Amino acid sequence: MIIGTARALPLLAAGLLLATAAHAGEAEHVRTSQAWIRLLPGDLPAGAYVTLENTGDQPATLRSASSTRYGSVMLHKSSSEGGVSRMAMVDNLVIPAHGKAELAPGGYHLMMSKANPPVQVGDAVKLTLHFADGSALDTDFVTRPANATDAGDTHSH
Ligand SMILES: [Cu+2]
Repeated sequence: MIIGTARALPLLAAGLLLATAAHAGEAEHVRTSQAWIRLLPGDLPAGAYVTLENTGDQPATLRSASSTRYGSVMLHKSSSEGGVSRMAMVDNLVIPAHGKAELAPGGYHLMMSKANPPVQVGDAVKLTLHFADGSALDTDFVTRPANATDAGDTHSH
């Protein structure tokens, strides 16, 4: 067991170096706007929405997101089939070169649970978006109430 651990260490270190070097990759070309969270009552998971714009010449692929405020953040897609709305896990969301991808109610969203400490309406919550090449992008999301349908006030600014 000790030998196995010793062998694994150099690999782990190489992985960390790679992740650091790749920081200015896909994320560097992605601009975020309309970033907001819809807070639901009680222990219901919150949904996070954002518009992603890729200014680069290559597609960027969103893989996942994380937050220090939420223990769980998942990339989901809602859809409606025959009047029944469903939600599925999504492995990645491609933002085309010089194009946009939208996370919005009824479609792609980040589903977040296990908030600690609890998140209140009006709070700014930082989410880190993780891209396929290992690069990451921090974005502040504004928290809105359950009856909100879009980013609200952030439209007019
Ligand atoms: Cu969901």
